[in-house]
Amino acid sequence: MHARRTLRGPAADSRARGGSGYAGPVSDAGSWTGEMSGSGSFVRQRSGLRNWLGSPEFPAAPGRYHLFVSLACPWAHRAIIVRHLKGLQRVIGMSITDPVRDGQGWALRKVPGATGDLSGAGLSFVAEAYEATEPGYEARVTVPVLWDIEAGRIVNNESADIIVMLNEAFDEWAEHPELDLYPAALRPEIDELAARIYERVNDGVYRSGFATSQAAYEEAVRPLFDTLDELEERLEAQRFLMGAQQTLADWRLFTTLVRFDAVYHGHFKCNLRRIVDYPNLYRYLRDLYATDGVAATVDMDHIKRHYYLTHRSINPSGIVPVGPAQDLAAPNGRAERFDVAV
Ligand SMILES: N[C@@H](CCC(=O)N[C@@H](CS)C(=O)NCC(=O)O)C(=O)O
Repeated sequence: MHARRTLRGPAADSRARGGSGYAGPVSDAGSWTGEMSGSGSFVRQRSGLRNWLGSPEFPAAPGRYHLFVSLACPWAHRAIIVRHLKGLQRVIGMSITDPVRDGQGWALRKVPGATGDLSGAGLSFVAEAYEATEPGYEARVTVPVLWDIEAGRIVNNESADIIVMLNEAFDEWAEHPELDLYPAALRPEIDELAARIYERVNDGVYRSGFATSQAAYEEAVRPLFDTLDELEERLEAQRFLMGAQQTLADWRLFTTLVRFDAVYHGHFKCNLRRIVDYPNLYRYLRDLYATDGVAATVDMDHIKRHYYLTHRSINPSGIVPVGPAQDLAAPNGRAERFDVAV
């Protein structure tokens, strides 16, 4: 009766890629399940639940929807940031998972920095939200998840969709309805750049880290650094990716940059350079970090413990490195340099 998987909005991030032969899900010490191609490349699963708010089935309403997130996850982090920037904290509730994912998947345990289930559904694991939505759900249970409290099911599990919806669907109740991170005139350019950044940077770090052949690793890591080099140049001439104004493209890049030196450089072997070695990117990262409310969304403890303790196949000892010594709150000088009011 309902079109449950209507795909609207921008192109999906999670296109199935590879082509060299899907080898089925692999288990990482029982704690991580991804997909590998025959040539040792990591291929991210396509998100399956792609309903859109504003449809008769899922009308936007305050208090009706809830986010299940991990503070560690870069895809969930996008949604957390847009919720903060738009001032939707009282409109959409949020539950924070245990950052360490074991064989049972994302858990809604009340460990430090996590909340347990605040949705009222009484869930112990995010997997239960998927099961309630599609009994027998067999694909990977991922965060973020946008949950419909009233209907007791997931609306959407693709962060690229969720951030567009948070940007526009709740303006009637948002503290900052005037903030438009996805302006109509810039959408084609944002989509084009975001697709390139998704492929080569956001997902590129994972494809470097999870590669199981030298060739697959180098196929991911070289374009990753080529793209960071390009972005470094772009940010020489303008404060943000689209110019003077922050957009979704910036926040999509931010969540990878902020994890880079602490996690991707070592754990995922993305070690040609660090972000601190890029003068513009590092200042840009700090500029975004200094945006009102954003620093509070960055939890380095959850981030580091998630990666180093969850992916035991690439870090069998489970040792969490103590570094890097980095002050993201240090002055960045970008507003002054580009003479733009914040
Ligand atoms: N395309 C999804 C990807 C989300 C995703 O892969 N999340 C990771 C955490 S960073 C996850 O939940 N992984 C669970 C697993 O691999 O089993 C999105 O952007 O929302």
